[in-house]
Amino acid sequence: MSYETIEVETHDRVGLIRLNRPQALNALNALLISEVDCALTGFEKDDGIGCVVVTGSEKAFAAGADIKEMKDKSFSEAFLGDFIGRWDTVARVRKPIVAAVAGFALGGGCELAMMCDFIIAADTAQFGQPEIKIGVIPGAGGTQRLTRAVGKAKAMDLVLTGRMMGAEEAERAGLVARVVPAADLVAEALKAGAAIAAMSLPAALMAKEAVNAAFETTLIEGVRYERRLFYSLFATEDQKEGMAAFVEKRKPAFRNR
Ligand code: CO8
Repeated sequence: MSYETIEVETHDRVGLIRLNRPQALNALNALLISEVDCALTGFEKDDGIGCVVVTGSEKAFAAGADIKEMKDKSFSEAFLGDFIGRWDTVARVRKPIVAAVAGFALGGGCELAMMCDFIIAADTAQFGQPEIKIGVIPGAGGTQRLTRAVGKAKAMDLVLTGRMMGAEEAERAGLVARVVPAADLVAEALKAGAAIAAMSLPAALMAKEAVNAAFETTLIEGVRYERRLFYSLFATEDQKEGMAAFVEKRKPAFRNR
């Protein structure tokens, strides 16, 4: 499959999606959104893939929704067309997704990174929700996911002033899992992806589902849900293999079943 606005590669069991609209700092237009949707759906169905990495360029992960494309939309075009709706795919994918962010991750770009399961940032990364500066607010989950990640004080600061936050501040605030030198970003993200993809896929999917449940339910329900998932993993061959391998002091050979 050939794409215009993204590049897609596989590295063993890791799928790599590289946003590629350099002339617009990877601004997210309808074509790019549909191509990411298509590539992710392909990886989701592919038994040979256990994890996906989404990245951009050295200068920009993505500088937001494409302002030139959306600036003349009427309310009814925006509302009825629901042009942001297609992004839901990123949040719906069941396989783990790692965002590898260098340079600008602004507006929809920051929101895209936050839809992934965790963010590895280059020391050059700049995060922000600057929509207020152009007369709107975040529209792809920014007010919700950023607030859950960094708390109300910093989320309000970023959303109301539109200022950018560097990688170190983002790591301190809990938005970013790790910061690495820019030159190592993709290699580090692929390494993390390979580590995840080497796990039992049912366990990885359930781990992701259980962590995400923490944002949607009460503690008591979440713990109960986690326990049900935990017990259900005893129905997999991989649980038997993983525990037997530990006892026999060898590496497990997971078969994803
Ligand atoms: N949309 C369209 N084009 C863009 C965008 C964008 N978001 N960002 C940059 N570009 C283009 C510029 O217009 C410029 O093109 P040209 O050379 O043809 O004029 C080119 O990319 C390079 O940009 P700059 O010359 O501005 O580069 P600088 O290094 O001087 O500045 C900045 C970099 C600070 C990132 C600056 O480009 C900027 O402020 N960009 C806009 C950031 C922004 O406001 N983002 C939020 C957009 S609104 C949004 O995301 C709503 C989200 C709703 C959900 C959508 C999900 C898809």
